Amino acid sequence: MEHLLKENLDIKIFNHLFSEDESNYFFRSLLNEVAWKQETITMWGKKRILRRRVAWYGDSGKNYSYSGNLLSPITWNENLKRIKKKIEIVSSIAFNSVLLNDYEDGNVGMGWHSDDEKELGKDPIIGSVSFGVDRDFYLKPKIKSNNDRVKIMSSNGSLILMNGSTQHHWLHSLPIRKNINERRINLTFRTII
Ligand SMILES: O=C(O)CCC(=O)C(=O)O
Repeated sequence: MEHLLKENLDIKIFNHLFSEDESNYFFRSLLNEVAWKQETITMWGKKRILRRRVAWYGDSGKNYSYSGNLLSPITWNENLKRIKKKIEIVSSIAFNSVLLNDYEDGNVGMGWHSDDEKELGKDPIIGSVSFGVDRDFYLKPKIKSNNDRVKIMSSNGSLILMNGSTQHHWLHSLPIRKNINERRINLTFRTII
């Protein structure tokens, strides 16, 4: 485990938390059994369909609203329960929901944002698990005058645990990488209060 500590940033990285066999199994299973939906955003009153596919699973009643969408959770399936159990053991956190993102290839990414919606409480802990192709993941401070950047390799079977006040002070993103042709599935486990 690697522990990154900076001002208002606290991240633990568990590379190969899931073995290669387990990761490949979860990658294929999630691709086939998750109820994926094409992501939409509303900009200037107009709905746009994005290439990224998403799904929201969790305990009943743990609704999540972001970018003008209200997501009601689908009940945990067996594989999601197994993944959740493993990251709960290493993090000692009880998660009650997960947002899944499917990036078909490097043309699909996610812009700068933080997971700081009010449903997540003051200092939310986010457990980010990835299966599939390795992608580079970045963080930068919310304060524009601070040019600090953190680069983390989000690799097959890894867990990136974002702790403390990280979401309060830092933004994160998954840049587009046109030379990557393979798929990646990411799961951000959250605790909705
Ligand atoms: O795919 C990733 O690593 C980023 C996911 C993310 O930022 C999110 O779900 O909020």
